[in-house]
Amino acid sequence: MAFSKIQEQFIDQEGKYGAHNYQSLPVVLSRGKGAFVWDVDGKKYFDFLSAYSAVNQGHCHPKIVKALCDQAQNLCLTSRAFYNDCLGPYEEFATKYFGYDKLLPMNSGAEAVETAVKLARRWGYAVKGIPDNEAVIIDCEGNFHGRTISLITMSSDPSSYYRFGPFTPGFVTIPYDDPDALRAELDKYGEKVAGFLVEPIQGEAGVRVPHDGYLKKCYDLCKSHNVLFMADEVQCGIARSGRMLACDYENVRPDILILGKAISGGVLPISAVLADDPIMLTIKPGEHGSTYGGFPLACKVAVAALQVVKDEHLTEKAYHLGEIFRREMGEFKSPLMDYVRGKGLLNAVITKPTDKVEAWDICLKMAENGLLAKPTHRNIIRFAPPLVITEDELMTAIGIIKKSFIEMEKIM
Ligand code: IF1
Repeated sequence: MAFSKIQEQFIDQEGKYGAHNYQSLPVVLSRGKGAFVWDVDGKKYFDFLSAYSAVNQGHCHPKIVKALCDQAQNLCLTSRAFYNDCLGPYEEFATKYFGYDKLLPMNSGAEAVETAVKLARRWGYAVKGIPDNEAVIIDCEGNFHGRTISLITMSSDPSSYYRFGPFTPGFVTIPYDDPDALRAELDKYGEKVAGFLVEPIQGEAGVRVPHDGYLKKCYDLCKSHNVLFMADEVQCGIARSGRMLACDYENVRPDILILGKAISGGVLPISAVLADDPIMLTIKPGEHGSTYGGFPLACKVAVAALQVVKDEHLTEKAYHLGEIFRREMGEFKSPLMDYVRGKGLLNAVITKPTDKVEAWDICLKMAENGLLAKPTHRNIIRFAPPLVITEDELMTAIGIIKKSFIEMEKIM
């Protein structure tokens, strides 16, 4: 893929002055609006990554940006040493929105998962009666929960954990999409298990959708063993999957709900943990927190971002447009393509890589043709546009994807 002198300058600058912890696609973006982004040369692209589903409401949504700008001129940060007039209204709004007693505000997704793990452990000791320091959290193979030491302890991807040890005790990893594995583990350790942590759809694993009924079976097993069911909906939650929460497909209400990314519409790093009183109130003043968690700016942005999801019917849109995407890509035949999977507008195309053409090369071709998406692994491309994309725009984008596959067939 050819890129201009200006783009090259920015790319070289990052390479020279920034840590080398990413391999980015060679495009340098400077503007975004709705489902589109523009590079520094003014070239327009469909954004089919949406910052890993943070930008569900579309880039620079006017209502969210207005909330940010208005509040930024009033008060940005107080810390939790004092009260502010934004946090309570946000907590009331969000708990009613998702149907929980309480919300605990954090910033990154990783912090929210860490918070959920601490909360489950605390509940395990204080309520369930697990002996001190013996609580177990069960997690699933192929998970991605974030980059902290404890979260990479759960990871089965060497690029996440290799040479970052020693790791955190107290985690047991079982196969994903396998309720029998959970049953076996609970039969063995039941009394010491505080929580079961699961992504209702696995993002980094390549949009792995479990079998229908998996979440409900796991939830029921948790209930019968007095174990908390914890859902990491950081990526699949907030309308992305075609339901408000991916757990809604199975009418499962997580005991601990973990949200991030789209709770701000991609405007600020905002995350949250939701739970009912018997769980949340086991953490007392001074026992957990964060300088920025629940800062006034974040509160206003989150309320606006969640309101946009409802006002613009993004859940229904994601469901409907997702059906179109999978139908169109499912009917498309290419020797480089295997199949398409996903729910709502969280989808992946499984490719058939050759020596010459891997998922990465197809992504470079799509970028050339005006659509940005990112491979995960050698043979999977995730397609997750902002949910504000229109049906016409989606059809144009699908045309670009197909055209790119066809062009790559010539050099495979
Ligand atoms: C990166 C993946 C996506 C997440 C779930 C918690 C977090 C994430 C289910 C942590 C974060 C990100 C982070 C991003 C890449 C990315 C990702 F490919 F690694 F798996 F989205 F698909 N739970 N996901 O997906 O949230 O602390 O980052 O706010 O560059 O590491 P965070």
